[in-house]
Amino acid sequence: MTNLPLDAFTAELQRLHAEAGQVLTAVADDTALELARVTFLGAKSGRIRQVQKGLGQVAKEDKPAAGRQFNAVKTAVEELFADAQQRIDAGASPGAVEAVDVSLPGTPLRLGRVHPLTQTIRRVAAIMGYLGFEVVEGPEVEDQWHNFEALAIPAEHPARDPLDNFYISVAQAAEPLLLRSQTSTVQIRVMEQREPPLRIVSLGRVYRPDTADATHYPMFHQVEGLLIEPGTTMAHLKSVLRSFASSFLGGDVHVRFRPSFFPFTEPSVEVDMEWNGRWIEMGGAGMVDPAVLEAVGYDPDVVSGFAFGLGVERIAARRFGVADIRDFYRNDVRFLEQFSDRGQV
Ligand code: FA5
Repeated sequence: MTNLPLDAFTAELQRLHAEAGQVLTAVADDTALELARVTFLGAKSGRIRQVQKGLGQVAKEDKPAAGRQFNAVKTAVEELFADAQQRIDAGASPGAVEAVDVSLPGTPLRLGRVHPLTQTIRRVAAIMGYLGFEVVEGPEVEDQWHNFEALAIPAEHPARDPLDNFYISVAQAAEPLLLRSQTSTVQIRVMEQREPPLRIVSLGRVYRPDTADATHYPMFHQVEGLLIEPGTTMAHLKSVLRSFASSFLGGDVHVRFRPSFFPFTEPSVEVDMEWNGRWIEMGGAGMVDPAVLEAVGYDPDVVSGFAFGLGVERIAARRFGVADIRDFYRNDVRFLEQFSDRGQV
């Protein structure tokens, strides 16, 4: 006799499964469990046996599928029995969830830490804040005016070489944008929008296709400082940098200027700092070039100022005694957890 459609057989199986679930999560003792066993697993007229009889009435081509469904439900019902038995043996009440003993002592949570570079950035910003510098931000995707032209870096300058920058081609844009290669861009953005006097500091990511080594990384951070006030001199620049370095590194830090060249400062210097008997190059600096002041609409006969740009990874490495700046980016917890941020701003 083959007159039971597969759908009807499946529906019957589902009913059986649901009923067994209801009964077996509610049974509270061995007597009730035994009764349920007879009802569902009874060899002659148990529910499972009844449904199994229907299997013989399913069309031949549906039999494999029906058989698989039957076996799955049978196994599930047997598991419900095993669970119920276990619960009764353990003396738990029906439907009880695993007990929680709230009087047990808690397990200490493993606390994360602020990344050493973020610690450094926050500390630099705080120290510069004490010196009267306001923190400002600028975009990481820049146009060529702010990254180069306004900083007196003309089109033919080697610093604009595609091999030295990450250019981004933008559909229909007149010229490609780029990932900024220095935070000096923020000097221009601020001067375009505000009138002197200015004391700003900007800390953020910059990008250069440099090969990674102990002192270089293709993405790194700079801290840019800019002060524009009448009567500013190199002496002011040096004293601000020395105050910063003493606060940051602690103790007596010597600051040394070496003659250098940047298109947007005149004169330009490399800034080295000596601490614990070692000199290290921290960045570039100089008096803002009159051409830059003119580019943003300031009168170079009236105002002057200084600017500096330091490498955050380098100063962090110096402070924490890290020999290779790549370690900051390896995300090795054993390295990172050495930098306690307790007491940091
Ligand atoms: C500049 O980027 C200038 N904008 C600095 C400046 C600002 C000069 C204002 C004058 C006035 P320079 O390319 O030298 O300069 O980079 C400054 C510092 O960034 C370096 O001294 C170094 O500390 C850090 N630096 C440069 N390249 C990398 C790199 N690939 N990885 C990590 N740090 C770097």
